[in-house]
Amino acid sequence: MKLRIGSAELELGSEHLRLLEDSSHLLHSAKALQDEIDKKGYLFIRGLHDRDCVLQARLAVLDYMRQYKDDILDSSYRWQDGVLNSQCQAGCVPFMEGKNDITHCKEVLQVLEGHRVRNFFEKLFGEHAKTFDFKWLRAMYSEGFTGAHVDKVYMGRGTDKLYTIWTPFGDVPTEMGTLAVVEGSHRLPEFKKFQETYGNMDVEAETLQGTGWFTEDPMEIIKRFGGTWKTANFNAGDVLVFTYRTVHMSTVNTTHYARISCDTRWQPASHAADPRYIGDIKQIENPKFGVHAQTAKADSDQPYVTIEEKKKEWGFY
Ligand SMILES: O=C(O)CCC(=O)C(=O)O
Repeated sequence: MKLRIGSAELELGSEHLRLLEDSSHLLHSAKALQDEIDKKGYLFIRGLHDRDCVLQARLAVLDYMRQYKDDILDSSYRWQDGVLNSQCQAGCVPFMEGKNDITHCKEVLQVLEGHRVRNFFEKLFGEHAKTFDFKWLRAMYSEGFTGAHVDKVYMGRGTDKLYTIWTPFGDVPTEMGTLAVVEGSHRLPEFKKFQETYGNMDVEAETLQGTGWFTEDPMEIIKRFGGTWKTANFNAGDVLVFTYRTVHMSTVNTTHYARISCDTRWQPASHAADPRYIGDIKQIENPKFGVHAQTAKADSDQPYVTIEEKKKEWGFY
């Protein structure tokens, strides 16, 4: 089966794209989980969240979306189906990231900060766990995807033991835009230069223009550094946990369904946290980075740099 991932099309099952391995059998042991994420850079846990809670959260987000603008969802379907209006492209779905009425409504928060996920991280860390107040809640539109990046470039001002947990709100098969990681990319020697250059960048401090992604092409990563992309079909309740140096991106949402998902970040409570994402968070209207910044214009008053310029500076061209 061919799968569209970023700007490329790869064969699922080929040397470049394979299925994630299920880590759920390691849940009995904190050490086994830690060893696995240290080795592979990810944990794929089926059924971490309660399925019904996830489906309730999905409905809360869809309800918010239809009230936000009445032409986002296709009115020839039930709103609960989450079918996007065929005109709905980038910029049509609401920007929901931050700390706001929808990220912090009861249904969403009981998934994102519920006892199941908290217990998971407290077991993994062997101490109290802290999560950022900022939530990266998204509805990915048709033909939308996220390019290849590591999270450290956006949130590297705190601990280096920062884990992302990607939670799809609903059943999300690969053609709806699932997360994909390059196994071992957080530590393999082939990725050393990548991690020491791009991986150590602070996109905000550097005033990088655009998304902050290294590339939209998954093969650029493999050709330059090696590795294999891994993804899977997700059911409501399943999650992908990965380190802030693990290279990841998403497959393309080739359906007309909104792919609703949230990235949340967790770390040991005793470690320093990136101050931009905790406490009082001013709601931003115009995101600087990520998929919503794809079409944004650079602020002409600000000196800025592009990822292509940085790649030249790092000697990738
Ligand atoms: O949901 C997605 O498409 C990508 C999420 C992601 O990579 C991130 O927020 O770091």
